[in-house]
Amino acid sequence: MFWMQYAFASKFMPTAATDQASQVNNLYSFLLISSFIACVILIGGMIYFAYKYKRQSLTAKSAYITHNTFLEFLWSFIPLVIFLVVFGWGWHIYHQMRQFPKDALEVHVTGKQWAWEATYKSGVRTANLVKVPIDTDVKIILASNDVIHSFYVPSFRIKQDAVPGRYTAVWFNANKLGDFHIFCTEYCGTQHSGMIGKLQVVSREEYDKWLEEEAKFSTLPIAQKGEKLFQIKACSGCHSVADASVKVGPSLFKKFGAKEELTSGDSTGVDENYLRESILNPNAKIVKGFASGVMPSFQGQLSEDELSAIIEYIKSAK
Ligand code: HEC
Ligand SMILES: [Cu+2]
Repeated sequence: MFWMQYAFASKFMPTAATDQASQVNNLYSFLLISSFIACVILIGGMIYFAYKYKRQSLTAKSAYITHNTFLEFLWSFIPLVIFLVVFGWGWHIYHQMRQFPKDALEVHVTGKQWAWEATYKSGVRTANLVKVPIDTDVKIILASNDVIHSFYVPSFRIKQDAVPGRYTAVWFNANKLGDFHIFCTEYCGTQHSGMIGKLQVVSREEYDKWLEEEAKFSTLPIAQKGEKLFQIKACSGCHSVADASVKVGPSLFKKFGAKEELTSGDSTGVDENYLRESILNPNAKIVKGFASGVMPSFQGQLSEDELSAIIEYIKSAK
């Protein structure tokens, strides 16, 4: 039947990238199919009985049936068995999710308004990116800087609140390479919907190489770090820093300490706070000769450390 093809959760649910996600899909498929069968029996039965026992004429009497013990037993007992199966099955999967494997790779992830910050054992820190090796047990230890957030990876079918003042945790073992969404599923303020991270599953070699490079990166002088970030975050596509040439956006060469003319007719001094505002909220002040809405906001996409590094890089361009 046509619906059978769609009744299997793997057909319409997000990619299942862990073994547990596939198990969740199976349980979901079972629920869907058994609900469909129950629905057909119930609604079909109702229609059939309405037709069969309808009053034949104004004077005719319809059949007088009070009860049927055997049928009543069946329609209580069969659902009971199905519910117990669903309970046991669900409990089994949930138990696995809460049973943390020993020797898992541990990553600290902190939710804050409005980004996910990850810290690895080696001290490497990332914003809105959790990179992990494939076929490895990974334990995410969650905390929050401010309000309750919730760490949700649809492709892994895992979701866990990040609560201020305590640790919570989830674990997974990814069996597919690729990029998967991290969403915040606890309403946490105005930019809640923009609190989107990336969970990247890579090969073991790539992971080791990345971690090593990141570790080197984190000990770079702050302005050099900023220079790298300027490339990575694609600022360099719109801004030149080494000279005064204008690209999509104004050159940032010798910008620090200068006076900036704005479209509003005002002018402003370029200091750290002006740069900060220009990066996080570009439309607040528009540079004369440029249009608003061209530069995207980087709110939630840069950690405080990254922001300071970029600002130090811009300051160093003189
Ligand atoms: C799509 C192009 C684009 C990207 C990407 C972009 N910008 Fe901009 N940026 C602009 C434009 C256009 C302006 C001028 C309009 C305005 O003031 O918002 C601007 C303005 C600025 C200003 C104010 C400059 C001045 O002369 O006062 C700063 C600082 C800045 N951007 C930094 C950054 C940084 C840092 C990044 C990367 C994290 C970045 N921009 C990414 C286009 C871009
Ligand atoms: Cu949040």
